[in-house]
Order: sequence, then structure tokens, then C-alpha cells
Amino acid sequence: MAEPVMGNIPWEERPKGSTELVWRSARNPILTSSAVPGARSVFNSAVAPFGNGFAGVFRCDNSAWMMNLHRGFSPDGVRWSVDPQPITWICEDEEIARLEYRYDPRVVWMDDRYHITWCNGYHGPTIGVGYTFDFARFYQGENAFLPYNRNGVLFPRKIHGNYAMLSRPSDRGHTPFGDIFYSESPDLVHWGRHRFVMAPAPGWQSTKVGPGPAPLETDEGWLLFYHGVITQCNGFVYSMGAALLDRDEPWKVLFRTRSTLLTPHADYERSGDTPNVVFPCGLLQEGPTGRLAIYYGAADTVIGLAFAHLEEILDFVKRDGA
Ligand code: BMA
Repeated sequence: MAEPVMGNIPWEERPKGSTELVWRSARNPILTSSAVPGARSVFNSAVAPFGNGFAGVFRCDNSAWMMNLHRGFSPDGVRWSVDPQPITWICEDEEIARLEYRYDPRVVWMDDRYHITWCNGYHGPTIGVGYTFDFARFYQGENAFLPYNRNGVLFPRKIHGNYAMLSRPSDRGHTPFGDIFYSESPDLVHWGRHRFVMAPAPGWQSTKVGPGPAPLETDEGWLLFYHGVITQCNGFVYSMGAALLDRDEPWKVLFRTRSTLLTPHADYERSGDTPNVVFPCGLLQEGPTGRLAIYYGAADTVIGLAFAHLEEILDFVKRDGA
């Protein structure tokens, strides 16, 4: 299949008087569970250009609090219709296909298909790997790693001739630690060449960090939006920052923000099933204009959309992270 061409990126100008580098959509939250029959929450989800519009893989938790992935479509990236039925995966090995739970998907176009990674329950969380050509049939492959791991995020092209992935080794629970690592694979089955990328750092990212949407290639390196967590009296607070990774050796961090680019502030980010969470999983880029649209889960309950300019973010990452 040919690389999809994006129509109009969802976009709103920065509100007058605002100096924010990342600003929220006035239509937030753009998706709530009321739009998906049977879902009690819809959040941490990933999107991509598809056909004349957009498609996505959505995390829907149902009324039994079971976590699963659903496909969705949108003409404009803002109004979504999400399939009430979870995705059925075509998989050669029924042991791997067996559902424990699936959540926090990422989607990236590479070669001739949309690659999908997610947190996959297999005797503990690990990284599920699959693909689709058409958002009609979905294929599941081998889990990338042994448990326990979360936030597996593929790069949009091969590096050193291999598929490349960022991930965050974890534990079975609400992991109180977390560094980002880099791994390579010749075939999306066997993973190795593991390299350390980055650890927590003071302030908003002092408990753990994890990769967000697929890194964006720029002339200056890979731009990675990531989440960082601080532990407060009432629990974790999840914010978003960004890092610039070396283009050829992406485990080398050139810069990373000391400050947040997005931190829970709006009511729908501060209150919900898990208060105080912004968790980016989706990113659209309009190449010529540098416009970015970032999709993030808010308070583990709804989906928010935010906007930014690529050049401004790159400048800030270099300035703030110097
Ligand atoms: C992480 C994952 C995410 C969730 C976040 C905040 O460990 O479970 O799905 O958004 O915690 O609860």
C-alpha cells in the first residue's frame, strides 16, 4: 500500500494572548465514553492519516474495567466514530492471541502498512506487536519482550537496517520506577542491541519516564514527546515533555526539556478515574507547515487534543534542555 497522504491536519490557532507552546483544543475533550456504546472510558489512543481522513486505535475500558483496543475513523481528526466491538486479531499462535488485556496503543506508518504496538497482557504486561493495511483486518505477531514492559513505541523507519523500538521496562503494578530503553530487531520478532536512553530527572519527571507517540524525524534528530511522572501526596502526576535524540544513534539524548510542555491543568485532566494525568499516544505532523496535533489521554477517562508548531518545540527543547 502507498504511504497515506494527509488531508487537513486538525488545527486551531494558539488562543490570543496565550504564550503556551502546546495549547489545548477548545473542543476538548474531543472524545468521551458516551461516543462508544459499552465503554466506560476512552483514553490513551493513537491516530494516523487514512484514506481521505484519519483512522485510529483506541483504548476503551468497558463496564467490567477490562482494557481493550478498538478501531475508529474520522473525517477531520476531531469527530471520531469508534467501533463498539474490540479489534479481532489474526494471529498464527493462539497462545499469543489470547486476550488478557490490551492498552495504550501506538500506531506508525512504515514501509507499506500501519504498525501497531501496545501494552499486552501475557503473564504480566509486555509489548504487543501487530499491523494492518486497511483498518479492516489486523494481524498480531510475537510479543517484543518478556514481561514486564510498557510503552513500546516503534520508530517510523529502520535504523541500521533494523526495526527500532523505545520501551520502558516495568513491573506488574503501578510501577514506581521507569527508564526508557532502545532496542533493534531485523524482523519484529527477535529484539536485541538494547541501549539505555534516559532516566527520570528532577521535578515533574522524577519517578518515571516513558515514550509517547512515535518519534518524529527532523534535520536535528528524532523529536520524542514523552511522559514523565512525579509522586505527590495523593499519587502520581503525569505530564508531557520532549527530547531530541540523535538521528543515527537514537539512544543518545541530545536535549530534553527540564520543564513540562503539557501538565494537568484542565478539569478533564485533573479529575477522572486517575486524576492528574496527561498521557500522549498520538501525533500528526503536517510536513510543510510544521503544524503538530497531539492526542493524549486525560485522567484515564477521555481524549484531549493539543496543538504545537514543530519549530517552536525544537527551539524550546534545545533552549530548555541545554
Ligand atoms: C500507566 C498506564 C497508563 C495510565 C497511567 C496513569 O502506568 O497504566 O495507561 O494512563 O498509568 O494511570
